[in-house]
Amino acid sequence: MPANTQIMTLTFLLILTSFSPMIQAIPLPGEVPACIAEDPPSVVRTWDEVTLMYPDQFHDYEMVQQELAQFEAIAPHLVSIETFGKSTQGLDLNYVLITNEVDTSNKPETLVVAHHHGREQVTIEMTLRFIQHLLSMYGVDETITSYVDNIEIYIIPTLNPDTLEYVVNQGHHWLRKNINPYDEDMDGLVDEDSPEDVDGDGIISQEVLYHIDPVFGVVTDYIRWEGIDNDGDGQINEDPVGHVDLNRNYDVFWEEMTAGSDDVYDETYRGEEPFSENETDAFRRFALNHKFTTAYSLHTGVNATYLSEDSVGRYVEPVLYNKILEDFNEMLPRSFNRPIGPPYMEVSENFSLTRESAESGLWREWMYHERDTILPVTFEIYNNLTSNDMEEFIEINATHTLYRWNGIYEYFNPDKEFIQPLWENIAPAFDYLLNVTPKLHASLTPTSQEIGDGMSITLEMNVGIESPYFGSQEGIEIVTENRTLLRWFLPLVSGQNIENTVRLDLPTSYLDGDVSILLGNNWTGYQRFTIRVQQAQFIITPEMLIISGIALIALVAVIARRR
Ligand SMILES: [Ca+2]
Ligand SMILES: [Ca+2]
Ligand SMILES: [Ca+2]
Ligand SMILES: [Ca+2]
Ligand SMILES: [Zn+2]
Repeated sequence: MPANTQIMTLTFLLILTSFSPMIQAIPLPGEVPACIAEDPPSVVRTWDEVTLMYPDQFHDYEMVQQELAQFEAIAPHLVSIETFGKSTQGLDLNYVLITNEVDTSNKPETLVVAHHHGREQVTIEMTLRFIQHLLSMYGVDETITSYVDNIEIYIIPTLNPDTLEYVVNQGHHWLRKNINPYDEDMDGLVDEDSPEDVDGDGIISQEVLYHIDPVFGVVTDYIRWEGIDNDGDGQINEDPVGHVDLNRNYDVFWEEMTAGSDDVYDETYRGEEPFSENETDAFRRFALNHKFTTAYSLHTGVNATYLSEDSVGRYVEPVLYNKILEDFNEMLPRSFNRPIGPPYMEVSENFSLTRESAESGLWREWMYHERDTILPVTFEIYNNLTSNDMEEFIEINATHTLYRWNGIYEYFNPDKEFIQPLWENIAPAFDYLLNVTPKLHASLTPTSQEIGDGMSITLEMNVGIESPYFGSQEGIEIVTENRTLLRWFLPLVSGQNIENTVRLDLPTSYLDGDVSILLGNNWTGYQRFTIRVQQAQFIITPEMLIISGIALIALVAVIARRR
C-alpha cells in the first residue's frame, strides 16, 4: 500500500473511530417535553411605611415633584417617572408608572389623569395618595400586590401644572384654564390685569353689583372677580391669566360644538383648534402609545360621575354603564357623590344638572370615540354645596348693592384637614378601577416537543380574562418575540376561559437555548413564556457500537502494518 494511501486510510479511520457514535446518534422522539421558565417574581418589599412629605397641605409643582421622586426612591422597581411633554410655561408633564418592573412583559394598562382644571387642586392630592396606597399595600395585601404585578398603572398627577403657582401659592382659586399667555383686550400687553384680593381677607371673591331699577327691577351692573385696574385702562380684570379650558380642547365632535365656547373670556373657551395647547397635545401623543380599556379623569365641582352619551343623551354603553353607576353608588358615600343619569337622577335631592350629549372637545369623549377606551370616567370627586352660602350683601347706596360670593375655594376643594378623609372616602373607587381593568390569565404547559426541520412543540393552553365587565377587545394571539404571528384565537369576553391543545411550529433558530413566545394582544398586554427546549439527548445503538468496534480494529491493524 503506498504511503499516502495509508495515511488517508489512517485519517479516515481515526475520524470514524472518534465520531461515529455522534454522527449516527438520533434525537429522542417526541416524549421529551420542553418546559416553561418560572414566572417573574414579585418585587421584594424593602420599605416599612410610605408617608407623604407634605401630608396635610396642598402641593405646588415643586412639592409634587419631590413626592414623586420620593416614591421612586422608596420602591424603584415599582415606580418610574416619565416626562411626556412640556406645559406652556415649560414645566415637565409627568406620568408615574406603577408596576412590577421585574416582570418586563407588557401588561394591561389603566390610567388616572388629574387636574385638567387649575382650581381643582385636590385631584392632585388624590393621585399622590393613590400611589401611596399602592406602595403601602404592596407585599402586604395580596390583591393590591397582584394588581401592581399584573397591571401597568399610569398616573398623571397634573395635566395643568402651570396653574399650581397661582392656585396653591397665590390664592387664585378662580383659575380654571391653562396658563397660555393671551391678550384678551388686544392692547398689546399680555395678562396685565388679573383679579386680586383687594381687601386682604385672603379670598378673591366673586362680586356682583346690582341695583333696583323702577322699570326693569333688578339690574346687574357687573359680575366680576375682586380686583383692581392694574394697568389703568379703566377696566378691572380685563386681561387675566388663563386661556384655554383643556377639557374642551380634545379633537372630538369639534364641528358639532356641543360643549365649550369660542369666547376667549369664557371659562370653557375651547381654543382655536383641537389640541392647540401643549398640555392636551402632549396627552394626545401619550395616549396614542397606549391602549386603556379603563381610565379616570379626576375633577371637582359637581356632584356627578360622568359617562359618555350619544347625541340624544343615551349612554353609549347603556347596560355596562348602568352597572358601573350602581357600583359607584354602592362604594361611594351617598352624601358626596351621586352618579348622574338614569335611574339615578332622582337620587339627587338638592342638585340637578342639565345632561349634555356627546360633548365636543372633552377628554372622555375623545378617549371613548377616538381611543376605544370602553370606560373613560369623568370622576367628579368633590363638591361642597354649602359654599354657595358663603355670601354677603353690602349696601353701596340707596339703590346699589354689592353681592360677594366668598366660596370659590370651598366649592372645588375641602379644607386641607379633609384631604385625607376625602381620599379614604373615594379610595374604593380606585381599587375598583384596578379590579375592572381586564387582566389576562394564561398558562401554557408543554406536553411534547419534536425536533425535525425546526421545532414543533405541543402545549396545553389555558387562557382567560379576569374582570367583572371587560373582555380582551381583540383576538388573543401567540406571537414570537418579534411579533411573528404563530396562532390566533377569538376575543375573550369577561370571565371567559378557554382550554386548548396548541401545536406551535417554531423556526430552527428557536433550537438555541431559551425561547420566548408572547400570548395576548395590545389591550391585555402580552404575557411572556420562556420555553426551555430540552436539548436533544443522544443515544448509542448496538449497531453503532459494532461499527465503532470494527473501525477501531481496522485502525489498530493499519498502524501495526505501518510498523
Ligand atoms: Ca392686554
Ligand atoms: Ca390674558
Ligand atoms: Ca378679598
Ligand atoms: Ca385694567
Ligand atoms: Zn374640572
